[in-house]
Amino acid sequence: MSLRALVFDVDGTIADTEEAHRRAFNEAFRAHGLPWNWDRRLYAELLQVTGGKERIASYLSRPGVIGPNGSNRAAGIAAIHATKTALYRRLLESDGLRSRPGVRQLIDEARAAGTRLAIASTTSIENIEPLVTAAFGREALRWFSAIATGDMVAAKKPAPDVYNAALAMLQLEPDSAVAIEDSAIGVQAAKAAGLYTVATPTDWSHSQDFAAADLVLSSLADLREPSAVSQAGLIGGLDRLRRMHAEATGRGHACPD
Ligand code: XBP
Ligand code: MG
Repeated sequence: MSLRALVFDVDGTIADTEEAHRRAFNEAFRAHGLPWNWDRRLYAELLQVTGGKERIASYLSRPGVIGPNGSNRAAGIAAIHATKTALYRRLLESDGLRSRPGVRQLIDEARAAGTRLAIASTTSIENIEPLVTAAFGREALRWFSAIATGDMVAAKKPAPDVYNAALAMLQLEPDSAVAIEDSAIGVQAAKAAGLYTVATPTDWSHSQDFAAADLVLSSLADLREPSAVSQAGLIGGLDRLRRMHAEATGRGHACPD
């Protein structure tokens, strides 16, 4: 089976969003009267916990952290996270976040080649919609045949659940899809689901261990081989990815079906 779909992670992969998330978390803490401030060093540590609500809960479990008052801790966390999501959406609309280098190019090549697109993200559709729209325009959400999000599955990354959900929606086997991730936890999830996985680390994740990834690039722009010129011109990123996927899976052939 050759390469039939690209499954994109969102945060850190389609766009470098974690600074916007961090700002929204801190603004939400202030709005809820909490004396918390997640600086970059602390946030890089907390990113080891996927899911905003889980991240807040993990921070709350640290010694000396004073939490929201009231008996129902989960409700308090959910209220803070709802405020954070509203603030994050507003940031996306005002800051007009751009996609990372090479992402749009690869998406365009995939669409032109009939290679399907999917999303497998820990975040929520409430965050994915404005991000995809801000990065690629109003019609862009329709480009994705499947969108699997953290709140749809029992376990968030590094569990494979969200990738399994995306493959189920696509009705594809793991070895006919490629995952694109930015974090070691995301690579772990995609590999546990059986996908050939490309890692494109960000400043937040570059010091993590990406040994489990099949390919590590500084960005998807590096997929294009400037030296290799086919008779049709530059070998595009998708063709190169298709070849590497075929070699790694030992199946199918480099050309599209
Ligand atoms: C990254 C995450 C998310 C975001 C925050 O998701 O772990 O939790 O950091 O978004 P991805 P929420 O799988 O796309 O890299 O607050 O909505 O969780
Ligand atoms: Mg990510």
